[in-house]
Amino acid sequence: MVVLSSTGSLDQLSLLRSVPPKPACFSGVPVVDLARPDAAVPLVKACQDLGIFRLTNHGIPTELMQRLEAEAAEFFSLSLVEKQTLGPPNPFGYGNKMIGANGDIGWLEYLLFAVDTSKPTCSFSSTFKEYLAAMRKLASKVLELMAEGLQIEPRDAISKLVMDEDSEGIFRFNYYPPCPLLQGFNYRLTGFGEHTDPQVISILRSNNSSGLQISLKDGSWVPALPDQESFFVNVGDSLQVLTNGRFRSVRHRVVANGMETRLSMIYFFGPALGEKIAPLPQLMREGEHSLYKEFTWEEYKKAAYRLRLGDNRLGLFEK
Ligand code: GA4
Repeated sequence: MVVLSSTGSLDQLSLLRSVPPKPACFSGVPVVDLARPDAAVPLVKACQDLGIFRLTNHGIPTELMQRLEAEAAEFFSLSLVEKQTLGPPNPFGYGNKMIGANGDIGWLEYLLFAVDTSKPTCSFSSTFKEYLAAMRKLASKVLELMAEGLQIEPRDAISKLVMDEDSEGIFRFNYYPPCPLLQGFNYRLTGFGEHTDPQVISILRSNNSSGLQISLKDGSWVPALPDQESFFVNVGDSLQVLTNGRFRSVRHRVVANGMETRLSMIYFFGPALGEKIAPLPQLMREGEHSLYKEFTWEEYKKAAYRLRLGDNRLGLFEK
């Protein structure tokens, strides 16, 4: 048993988890090499089988990722009072342990930003703006490739949903500090509890630290091994609906070992508030019916924010 003795330790207790047995054989998150002419094939397969892939040869300079990471690290090294000047994260700002508004907690600090492409974001650093622009280009490329792989026309059938001026982008910096109290004990901490992302896709980059885990179709959890050169791209709930369940919105979580400092940067690409989220007609076979009731992104978001992190949000909209 672990005894946490120093002050402030009680709030960590509910985050403690024992180390599970080694996961069954898993050959790793599939790779999609953007430089390959046939990249659309493994991309579609990964989205169907797992709901996540590792993107290589994406053309984003490592130096840019590191520059933004360094800025984020500098922010998280400030005093609590300084960090709190950014305001609480409801919905955007600086967060500490509390996630969302319904009692979820994790062993992390974070920053949440709305990415509004219609207004100049003067308060963002030039590095941040450069990174956001690079991510948007990359997302557009990935989603066009996806349409190609799904053999649907036009090529921007999916990308236009998240590239529109009104579409909702969210950017998140997650900082998982070490936990000295845990050292020497064979325990882990819930960094960010299991959940699916509500949006269309999310593009994640992290430093060279472990922690990200994904759930397979059989419910087992496997690690997504750290790789600071690549991006992890995952399918969100909205894309599962757009593909009428062909693609899988992957459940994922971060489990911290208390030793490393993990810093991740994630861009969530969502549609515009009024956008209807329904299976793409080009994908539907003769006689195929939508698995979901019709809803807008606004309705989905409202429902999502009423629920706990790990709840099955899509379940509310299944027929
Ligand atoms: C999960 C994906 C993104 O991180 C996020 C999260 C959001 C938040 O942290 O405010 C939510 C969560 C996420 C889904 C359910 C609600 C809303 C916390 C929460 C309990 C920014 C998002 O878009 O949805």
